[in-house]
Amino acid sequence: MANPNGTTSDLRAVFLEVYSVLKSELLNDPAFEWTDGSRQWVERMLDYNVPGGKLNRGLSVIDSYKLLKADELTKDEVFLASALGWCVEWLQAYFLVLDDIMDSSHTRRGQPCWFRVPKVGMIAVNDGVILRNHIPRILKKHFRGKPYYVDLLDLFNEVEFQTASGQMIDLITTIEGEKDLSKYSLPLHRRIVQYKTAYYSFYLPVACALLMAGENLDNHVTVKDVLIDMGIYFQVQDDYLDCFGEPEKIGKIGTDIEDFKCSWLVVKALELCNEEQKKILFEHYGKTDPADVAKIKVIYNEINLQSVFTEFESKSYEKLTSSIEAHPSKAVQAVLKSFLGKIYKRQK
Ligand code: GPP
Ligand code: MG
Ligand code: MG
Ligand code: MG
Repeated sequence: MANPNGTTSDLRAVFLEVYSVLKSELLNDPAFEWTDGSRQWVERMLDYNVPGGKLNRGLSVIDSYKLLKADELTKDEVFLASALGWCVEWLQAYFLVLDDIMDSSHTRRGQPCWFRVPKVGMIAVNDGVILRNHIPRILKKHFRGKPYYVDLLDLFNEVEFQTASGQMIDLITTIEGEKDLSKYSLPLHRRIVQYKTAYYSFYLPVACALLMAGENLDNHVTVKDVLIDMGIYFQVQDDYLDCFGEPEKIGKIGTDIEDFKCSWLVVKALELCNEEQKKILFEHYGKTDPADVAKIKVIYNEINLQSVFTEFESKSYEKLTSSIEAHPSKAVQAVLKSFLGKIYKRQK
């Protein structure tokens, strides 16, 4: 049976079984003398933060690998592709635990952010470090003997660096005392989201599948370019949903206006507003008082940002589809189209 993401529910079940295997390996890691209390902490922390999302990134590793192999996968191949998928999900969990602290967020995936859970607080920072350190342990256990092992390690390192760099720009543009909306532009937005989101969310899963299929990543620069563009489109959706999405559907409450983020919405608003509206944006953007936030949302509605976004969404889809169709390999086209299909017009 196919779910709306086009992934069979069987595959999801198999993927979740692999999570249990990886978790129990990590909980019995002989490099650490576990006490009951520490094992229970890690188990609860993993269950709270790793498997509860849409799992798009992780499942895409398996989907992509299948399309590249164009053949039934062996049990062993399914396990390995799933383990790599989980490494991407672990990376995501690590980023989200820390991002929610940095963004002062409240909820994530329909529950309180991990650092907001009683007794967790800033232990969440160390939990982030633990999550991050689980990745090379999973890779070592299951991929050490593979010819692409070094490339995998290098890939995860590069992508983590790119993401942290994007996150840094996202954060330093909001420094208290230096808040200045006039520095916000589409090129700055693009730079932030390319680095903070696109590499790890779009390039990484496909790059994992390419490495498993024995490919050299240097030969796939055009695939990377399309995936980066898809990632930028995905983060524009994230920015849009932060303000216009339903918290029950997206599982989180938006904080971009309060946080003075260089969101696609504020960049577009600055481009489309009149002088009077601009004054209001400058005066009220980046304040936590709900009355200030409401004033910003009034402007967003006055300039019809929702339809500006809808227009952007169809244009992006058209552009991405034509770049995908320009690719010489049908298998690669299928990988990219499947990815695009999963996110086009997403509500969460
Ligand atoms: C998404 O930004 C970007 C990340 C989650 C990367 C974080 C990187 C770190 C190095 C911690 P976002 O804040 O818009 O995401 P969300 O809306 O889900 O909070
Ligand atoms: Mg955030
Ligand atoms: Mg953030
Ligand atoms: Mg966001």
